[in-house]
Amino acid sequence: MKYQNPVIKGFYPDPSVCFANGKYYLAASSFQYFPGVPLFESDDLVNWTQTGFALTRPEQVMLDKINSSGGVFAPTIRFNNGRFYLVTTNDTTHQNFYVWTDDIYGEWSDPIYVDQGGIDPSLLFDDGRVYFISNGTDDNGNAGVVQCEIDITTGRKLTPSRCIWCGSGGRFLESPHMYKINGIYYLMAAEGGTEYGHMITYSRSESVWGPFTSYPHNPVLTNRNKAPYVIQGIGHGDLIQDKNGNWHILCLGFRQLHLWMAFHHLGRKVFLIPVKFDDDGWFTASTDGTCDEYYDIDGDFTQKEKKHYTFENTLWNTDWQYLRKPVPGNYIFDKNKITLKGTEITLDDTDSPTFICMHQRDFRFRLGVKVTIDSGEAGVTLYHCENEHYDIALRKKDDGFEAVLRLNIGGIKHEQNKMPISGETASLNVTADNFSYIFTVNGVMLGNADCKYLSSEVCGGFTGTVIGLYAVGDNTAEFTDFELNYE
Ligand code: 6LW
Repeated sequence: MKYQNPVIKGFYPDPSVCFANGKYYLAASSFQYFPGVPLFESDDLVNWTQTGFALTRPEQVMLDKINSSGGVFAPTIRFNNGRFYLVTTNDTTHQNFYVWTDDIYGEWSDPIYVDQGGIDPSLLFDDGRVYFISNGTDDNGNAGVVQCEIDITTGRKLTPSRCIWCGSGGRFLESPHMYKINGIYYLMAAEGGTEYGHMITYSRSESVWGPFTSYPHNPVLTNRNKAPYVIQGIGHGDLIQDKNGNWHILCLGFRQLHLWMAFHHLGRKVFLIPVKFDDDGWFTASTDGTCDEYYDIDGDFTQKEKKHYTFENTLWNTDWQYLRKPVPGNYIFDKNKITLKGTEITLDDTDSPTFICMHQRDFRFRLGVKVTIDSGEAGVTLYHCENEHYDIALRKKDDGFEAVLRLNIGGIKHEQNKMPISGETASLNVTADNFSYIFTVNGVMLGNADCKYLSSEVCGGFTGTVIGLYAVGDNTAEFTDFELNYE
């Protein structure tokens, strides 16, 4: 059957995948968002359903007041002897740690820390030994892919950290993963940085400690010279063999706003690319080493996509996320509404405003929601970070209520338009396409704003735009009739 990339929309970068109990499981990075490390499951590598998160307790990961795009960087998920392991980095506290569970739909353990630096940690289980791999520098200061053996029950290092491969010469050698296939150790990584120069490279060895011989035609996968082409930034991937014995890479990439507009505001998503091993044991990707939008995959199934989201058909503890360290008492959930209790913390603060969001999954959508407030302000925000966000809100004034459209771009905090509102309730609507968001209140257009100023090229960092509901001020805000429809 034919499928279309990306296979997971919304910013779920740095994907890692494993196969367990007849299903595929995928984990992605989450930065300052909480819960951390979103988890997905699939029967076919094309259709993915989020099942929850790995880091669901604040004590598992310190996110309080951390910088945007700090926090939880790339994870790796692996399955061994009936147990799932998830290893990742808190890039703000510079800690590498892993958690484990015997039930991927339940709680994960408290963190177990590993005393090796760098980011993008990975694990290899091999003949009863466990190897911890990350990028960074080894115990002798050699930079590259660094490895040590660990005791998986305690995280204790059993060997010094040793640099085992220096990549193919690209900058930012990251995302190392080791695989043992037909007795050979394959070491795959990303180079070039997670923007337009991104690429996947690899090497192989007969020993887990090397020496590793680089694939003669690195990079094995990149879109850096595929132009003009909307899919860019292909890199940071994980190798997986499917139930039919075919191999694939699941990796990150992004879609430009337009063929000739090198801006991406939806963050980095998950792409699926076919891989083939040739007779001399090297593997190639896709037809030409670049990622396409469409591929064929063995299997009798169809690619399905959820395009209609409401409070009733989403799960508060799975489809929605918060910033950093939310105060549980400020969120009151019902089947068809949510009540937010605002505080003095605003969307401009590097903190935890009363805010709940879903990732913006695609360019074109129509959103509607009703909001009722008693004081302060509450509304909808298209949020990239504390410096770049567009807010359409209802706020209490001395002499009544008004709607406001506020555009924040860097140091520019601009109230684009205001409109008196007769009561404590307003209907807020956002319509989006590749280029702009259009904002209306009670059917009256307040204004529009360019998507490109919420792009990673403008905002920096590693996340993407989210669709958030928020409340500010010592107030109570009730949201009802939420309808989000992607085209
Ligand atoms: C990720 C690393 C990277 O851990 O960015 O640019 C980090 N490359 O691979 C966050 O996505």
